[in-house]
Amino acid sequence: MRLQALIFDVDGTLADTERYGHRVAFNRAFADAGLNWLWDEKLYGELLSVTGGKERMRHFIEQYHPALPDGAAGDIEGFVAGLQASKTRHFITLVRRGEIAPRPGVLRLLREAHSCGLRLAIATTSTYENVEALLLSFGTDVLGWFEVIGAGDMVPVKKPAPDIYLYVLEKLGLDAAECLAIEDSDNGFRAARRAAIPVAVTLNDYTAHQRFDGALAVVDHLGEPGLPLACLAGRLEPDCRLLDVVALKRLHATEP
Ligand code: XBP
Ligand code: MG
Repeated sequence: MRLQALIFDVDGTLADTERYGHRVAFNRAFADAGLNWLWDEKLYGELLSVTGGKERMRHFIEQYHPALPDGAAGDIEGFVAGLQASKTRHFITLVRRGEIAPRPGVLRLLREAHSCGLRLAIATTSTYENVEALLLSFGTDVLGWFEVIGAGDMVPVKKPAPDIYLYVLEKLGLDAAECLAIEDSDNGFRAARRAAIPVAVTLNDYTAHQRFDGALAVVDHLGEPGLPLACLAGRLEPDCRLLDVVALKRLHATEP
């Protein structure tokens, strides 16, 4: 089937938001709450195995048994929700200060896809407000390029469950085979594959060690003129140096 839409993951794919964005925001929220919790870069890399900020904090409480303030143990859901709201405020502040740049090739590809009528959507476990702030920080017109934004708690179960991708497919009114997902992590890759969507993977330093068997291509980034991508696996043309609409249509056509 012909490629009709690109479905982008956000964190780690559109921008490297985790190490110096979400992680810093979590730590600022913990400090504001008077907690002695500190998620350093190594621990955060381990905690990223759990998607969703609230789910990640619940996992941290259950697995690492950090000190809790009085009353929190009796209302973990409320305690975590409060921390998540504070963290989201900190993340949005970081983004609005321009501290999180788009990854190489992201704006180039989005602009080209939008101008040639390739439909655009987002499927992320991040909170919608984070996504909105990030896209607006890329440029006032970028948010409007996306026809559907599937984010956070819009679905009951987050990646690697397929729910957010199935939600986006339904809103687009497209078959999985008419789309191509662009992901960075094994959780996201598995979510898209469970929705039967072909996937191209752009690695980052938190996901470079993960496996993506069955991805159409695995690259280090989307490439820019003068900053060629490296193809680490998959079916790109040997001379492909950046992922543009033509390259993605060719790649999508290789899906069995
Ligand atoms: C990455 C995530 C998110 C962020 C934190 O989402 O798992 O949970 O780490 O954002 P994706 P929230 O790669 O699917 O974009 O705190 O808003 O969940
Ligand atoms: Mg991601």
